[in-house]
Amino acid sequence: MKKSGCTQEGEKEGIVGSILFFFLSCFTVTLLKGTGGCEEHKALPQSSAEWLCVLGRAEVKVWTCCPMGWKHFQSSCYYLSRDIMNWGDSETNCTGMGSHLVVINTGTEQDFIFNWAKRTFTSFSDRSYYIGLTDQAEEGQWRWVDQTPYNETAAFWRQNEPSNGNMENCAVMHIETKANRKNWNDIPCSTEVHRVCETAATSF
Ligand SMILES: [Ca+2]
Ligand SMILES: [Ca+2]
Repeated sequence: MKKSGCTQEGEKEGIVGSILFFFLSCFTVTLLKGTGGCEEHKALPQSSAEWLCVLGRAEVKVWTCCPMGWKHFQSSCYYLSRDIMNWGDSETNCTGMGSHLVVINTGTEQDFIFNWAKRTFTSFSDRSYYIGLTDQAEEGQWRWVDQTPYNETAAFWRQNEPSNGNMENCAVMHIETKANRKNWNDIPCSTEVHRVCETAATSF
């Protein structure tokens, strides 16, 4: 049986509440929303056995769910890998979990991922994470994996990046001690680095 953790978002930050079995979560959802709510779990990454659901403010009564181990921010769930792969395998790995390499739409999202990655692996001073941005199809034409139009004003390249032509076609977020929010670099797509996956949070 699958399990689901359900918490209520209130005055206190962080996780409160208790772990409930999946059927109890479904029962709660059914009470809130009528029938069919649990079907929406199918939209979440299939490899996860557990979900973390947060109940919005009392007047809203909306549950927002991410797979356990993923991080919820705004309307998305994010996964930071510990292992490394080339860009193509990284994207395949994300899609295999019902997600895609992260598409950074705003400065707020950029700052969230950067600060989270920096906090998460403090023992490593230097890490790169693939994001869902590549110009493999046409040099200099940067494209997001979900077809979001590339917007220069919401791009966070390091100084003097993107640096190279045909040899460096895949973008990473580079996390190191002195990094700031402008931390993207283009590197050869065959290089094996970490990755950030993103999927839509499920609300019901
Ligand atoms: Ca995004
Ligand atoms: Ca570069």
